[in-house]
Amino acid sequence: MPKSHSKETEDLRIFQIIDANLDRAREGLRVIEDWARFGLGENDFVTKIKNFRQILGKNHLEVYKQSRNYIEDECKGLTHEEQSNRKTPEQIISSNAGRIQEALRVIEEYSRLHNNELSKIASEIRYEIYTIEIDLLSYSKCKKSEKILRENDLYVITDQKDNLLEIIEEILIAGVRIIQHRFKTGTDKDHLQEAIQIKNLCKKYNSLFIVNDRVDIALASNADGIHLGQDDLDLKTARKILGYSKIVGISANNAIDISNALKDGCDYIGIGPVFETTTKKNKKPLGIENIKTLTKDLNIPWFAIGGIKSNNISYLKRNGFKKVALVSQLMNSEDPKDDAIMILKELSHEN
Ligand code: TZP
Ligand code: MG
Repeated sequence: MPKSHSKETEDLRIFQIIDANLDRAREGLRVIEDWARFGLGENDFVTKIKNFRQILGKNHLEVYKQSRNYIEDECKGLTHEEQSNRKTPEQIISSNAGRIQEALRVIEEYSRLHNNELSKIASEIRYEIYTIEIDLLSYSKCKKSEKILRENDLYVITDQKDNLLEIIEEILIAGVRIIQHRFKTGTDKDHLQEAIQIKNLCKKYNSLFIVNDRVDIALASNADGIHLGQDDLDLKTARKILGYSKIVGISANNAIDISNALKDGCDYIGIGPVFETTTKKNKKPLGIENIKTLTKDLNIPWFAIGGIKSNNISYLKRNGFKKVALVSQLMNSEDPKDDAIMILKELSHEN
């Protein structure tokens, strides 16, 4: 039989629940706010989350606080195994967003009868947190990919090879962190199947997996990004489909295409061919001087491409080129791992 309580006792029990859950929600908000602030530097999120904390603070009435120790909480300090499994900022964001949502739901239910205003506030903030959680996770993913793009100077593009997966694994073992899957002939089914296999390899080596041309294959293989040519789907549409958690890169070889790419929010640019190349036979080389002029004010990562080999990298570096993309040098190599190591070494030399 349930114990009978006076109205006043029941209020205190309810107030105690609300007090505990206001604390939980406010603490959880602070955890995600600090990631938005220090981890991502996203001030719009910080302002929004801080505002929620302040609204909840203002509604944390004295009567709720006074009820804090009304009943001794025997579950105080109980932890769950899952809590010690949270390692990455993303796991921390997810679990804290969940905690905030739960706490707000409890507040919403228990305050409905005596403080409908708080109940409505809790409900409104809860819905906003669902979106903020997804957005923060997307931003985190994007920042991670951007960091890999910024910190790595060698971008390897695949060719169609019978032993492609072996070549890729060798290159990844060598330390290459950006791979683009370029698949020009074959069925969509084969395209996707190969993309998924390469994605899995890249994941194993913490490397970016970017799909060339095809937004659908990028999505289906859960790639980290897409590389577009000027005749592929336009950047804005690709962004609309892929969202902000994915990298969108583009080939842009003249001032207008570069300026449009920047305006439309691309994450990196590929420029070339620098030299003659059999991989794109019909493309006239842009030459070093042209590329220097085109890139002099670029403040996003850009990769020179076309005819780049281990023996011309130091020449490119002396001309201020820091990042390169290449196909044949590694795809046709007798020893892709050793060659990749050598190229990475060339690229890391100070000039
Ligand atoms: N875009 C401009 S040049 C080029 C592409 C995809 C081919 C680069 O291939 P390689 O074998 O590194 O010269
Ligand atoms: Mg293309």
